[in-house]
Amino acid sequence: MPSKRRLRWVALPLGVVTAVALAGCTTTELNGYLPGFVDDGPAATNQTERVSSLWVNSWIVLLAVGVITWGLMAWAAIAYRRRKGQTGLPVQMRYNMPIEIFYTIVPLILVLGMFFFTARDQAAIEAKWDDPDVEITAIAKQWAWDFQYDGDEDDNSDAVWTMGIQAQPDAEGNIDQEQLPTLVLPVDKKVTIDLQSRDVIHSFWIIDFLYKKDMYIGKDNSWSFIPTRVGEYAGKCAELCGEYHSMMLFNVKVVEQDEYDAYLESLKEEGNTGDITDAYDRLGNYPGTTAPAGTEEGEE
Ligand SMILES: [Cu+2]
Repeated sequence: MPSKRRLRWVALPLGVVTAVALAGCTTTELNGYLPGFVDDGPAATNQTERVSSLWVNSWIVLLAVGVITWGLMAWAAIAYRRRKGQTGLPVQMRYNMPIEIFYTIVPLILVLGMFFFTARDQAAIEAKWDDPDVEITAIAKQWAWDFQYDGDEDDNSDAVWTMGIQAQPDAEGNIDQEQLPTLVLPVDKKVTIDLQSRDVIHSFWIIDFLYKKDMYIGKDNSWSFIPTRVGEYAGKCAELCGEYHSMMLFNVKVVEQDEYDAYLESLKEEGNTGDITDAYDRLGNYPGTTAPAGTEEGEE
């Protein structure tokens, strides 16, 4: 039989078996058991599928490379093992041009391919909304979070906010979820979160949203996305930021628009209004400013 036909006889059943196997897969399985996916609902945000396919497809390619490499290594070790009675060094071979070209070109293609897909997806995820429905400033501080729901006024005087405290564990280390800072987001709306820090470098991470981003003094990052599933999600700081870094937790509640509006109204009624972005910053010594009196080292 010509080898081309033989190949087709192998490829056809292999394709059918793969298709049947994948058709039986649940959403969570197809996404490599990453957080952010459930079997009976949409993904957590408009970006999670993009992140998961980059992850899963990279694994498929790298596992294929791995299996071929491990197979060749095992085959070489067994087929060319030292037999009884053999002495001295085996035949020393060098300068096999086709093989050297092969193992230069293939990794180059892999690296370029991975760079291309990473750069493409990163550009898509990093794109900012021109006109977000909701703009929120998340402010990190040692070791909790302030969330400000920005207003329409230029001076942000109509903004509302919450100020968080770090997680409060009991003697067994259980954390009181009720006391954690909570970020409320409206479902299916364009959200932009501006990321700021009051002191050191922190990182804003909502686990199920499959994305995290650093928060610095002096450079404001931001993240634009659409939360697509109502629910509660866990968030945390992902940058070692001091003694109680592990207590720097928060919750995210994705709710319907009317519930979101009611929440902002409740903050207003509590009197939590106005712009708090810089008001409680601990470091005042970035370029163009001077440190507040009494903060110099050694001063009483
Ligand atoms: Cu932190």
